[in-house]
Amino acid sequence: MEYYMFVHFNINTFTDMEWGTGGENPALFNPSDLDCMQWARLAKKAGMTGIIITAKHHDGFVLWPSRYTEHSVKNSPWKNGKGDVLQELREACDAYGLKMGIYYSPWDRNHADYGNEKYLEYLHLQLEEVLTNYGEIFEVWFDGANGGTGYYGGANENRKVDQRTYYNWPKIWNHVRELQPGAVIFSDGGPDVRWVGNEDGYAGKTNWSTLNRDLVWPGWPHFKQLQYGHKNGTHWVPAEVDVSIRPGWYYHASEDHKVKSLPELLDIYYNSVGRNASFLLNIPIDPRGKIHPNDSVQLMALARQLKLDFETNLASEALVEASSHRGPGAQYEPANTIDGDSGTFWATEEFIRHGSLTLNLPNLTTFNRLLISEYIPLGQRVEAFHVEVQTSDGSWLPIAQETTIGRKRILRFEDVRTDCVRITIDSALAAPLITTVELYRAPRVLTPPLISRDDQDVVHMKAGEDHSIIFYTIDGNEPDSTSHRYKAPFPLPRVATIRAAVLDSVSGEWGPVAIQQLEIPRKNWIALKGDRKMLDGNPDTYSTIRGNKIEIDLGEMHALTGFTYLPDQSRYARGIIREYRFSVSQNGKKWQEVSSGEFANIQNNPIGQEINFSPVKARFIRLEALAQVEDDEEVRVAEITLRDVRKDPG
Ligand code: FUL
Repeated sequence: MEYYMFVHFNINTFTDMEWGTGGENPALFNPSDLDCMQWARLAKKAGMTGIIITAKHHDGFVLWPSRYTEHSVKNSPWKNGKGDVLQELREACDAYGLKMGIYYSPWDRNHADYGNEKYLEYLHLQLEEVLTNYGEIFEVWFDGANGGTGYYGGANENRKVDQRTYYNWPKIWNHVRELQPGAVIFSDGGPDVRWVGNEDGYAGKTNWSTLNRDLVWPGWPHFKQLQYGHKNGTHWVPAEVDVSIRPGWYYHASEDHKVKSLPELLDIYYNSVGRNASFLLNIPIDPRGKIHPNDSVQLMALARQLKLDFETNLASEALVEASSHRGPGAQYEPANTIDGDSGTFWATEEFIRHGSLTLNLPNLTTFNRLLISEYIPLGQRVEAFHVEVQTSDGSWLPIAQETTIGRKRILRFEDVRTDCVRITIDSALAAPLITTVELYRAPRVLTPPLISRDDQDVVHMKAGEDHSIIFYTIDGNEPDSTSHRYKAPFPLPRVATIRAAVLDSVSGEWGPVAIQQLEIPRKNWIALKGDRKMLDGNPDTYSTIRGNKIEIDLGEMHALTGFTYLPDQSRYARGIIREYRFSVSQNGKKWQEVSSGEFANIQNNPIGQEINFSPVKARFIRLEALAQVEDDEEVRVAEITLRDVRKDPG
């Protein structure tokens, strides 16, 4: 399926939440202009092959008129309770030749029986509805997030389940197999498609499609391994990279300007499709029931760029030689790698687990992408390979040293110019079978500059490429060549919005605009608990606090309206706050709580958590961890920013 769409659309769309509590009123669900045809049209245009929809998320509200719950569209004002989102999506998918998939959350914060056997009966009955009434379903997506606080029919309590045993997964899988024999089942460990272990949009460079599946269950603590798979794993469970085009999974107007840039989306494509995984890109649906224009613009920008990146295969006229090939006859010849047929392949001699392919190009050729595929019906075999090009003096210049290949591996490197390329398979689990080798020259894509303000209120900007001139504005206008030119870091001790873009001095092209909101300046803040690393504007450093809270003296009185907490961003992050309390004080002695709650989905998606409240006078702030993702004895804070009623003076 390679590339397909996730849509998060449900009651959270109308409450501006990431995780609903389950106590929401069904009357909240009321899209003004639901348009599944628009989703499908855009998915098709983007080159996607299907759409997976959040039929039921953790809050339990269902998008179809289920017989087994009142918590559904049938009790909403939308179409007077006669609507069925799944039916509309089915029609749209059929109209555009797309496949349809179902996301179904096993965790249900609405259901009174969640945690006991009766809820499991309900789950089976609902799956039966979803998997019999809406035609062919290609994937059933079971979320691993499970158990915790919720409404639970009014009980409003914390319910923990044993994730390994409670659901009786084999029984659920059998049920799905009976109802939809062609569907693949997704969860942390499959059984058919596995989670990639992060929601950031990448698979491991080494990525085996095999997995020791029986070790893994939804909620498995060693989920970081899922990005690599298991070499010699017992089952074929390829990875799927799920990631949102925005920071959150659901639509929030506050994220309209945070849609991922083209360079970010391209990185995700190369780090998923280009690393032997499939790519499931989430597009949130807005309260109208449509994809917001900012998302569709980026979706189309990616589609256009991919077309350019893979426009002309520069290897199709090559003369291909191999160190050896399995004979006799032409069946396993090296030329099979450039014949455009994914059913033919080059094979080394039986039992020989290494070998090289040399592509003699008709002319000196410049390229910066190499695409290579194994013949997957006979498994994934290659575990190490490298690529060299021949220089004009006949010597070999190494350009890549890599590990796995799998269904598709795409390497990106700087432009190289040569008429001879050699790919060497250094080792493989069995005789390597290569079905495709392609070369491309992708055009250069400029990235937006990085903008930060340090704890002395000095602004820094950095361009991603050489020959770039950065222009910026602080008056709300889009940057152009008449704007300020960035030459060196400069102080900006006030609330401001910076917009910056690079101009490539060689090609005259402009890169995309970066927007950075600067909140209350932090130079005069005193970290009472914690240190200045949480104020330094660098998301890669963090303050480590033993105990469960940070405290800051802002040095002067403010009318505060909100804060943003950025958790530890490192790959093996720790000290992440899951439930928080935010309090303020005017004198550092008497404290007043202004906000508390959960940072929904922060474990899987540790983005900045933005909390807003009505203005409150304060000079001191305290952010407390009431619960953490893991039971760490410390809290880590990468960044904390505060907002007050003061507006950007522009
Ligand atoms: C996570 C969920 O908790 C998020 O809300 C979202 O649905 C994402 C795709 O999976 O585990």
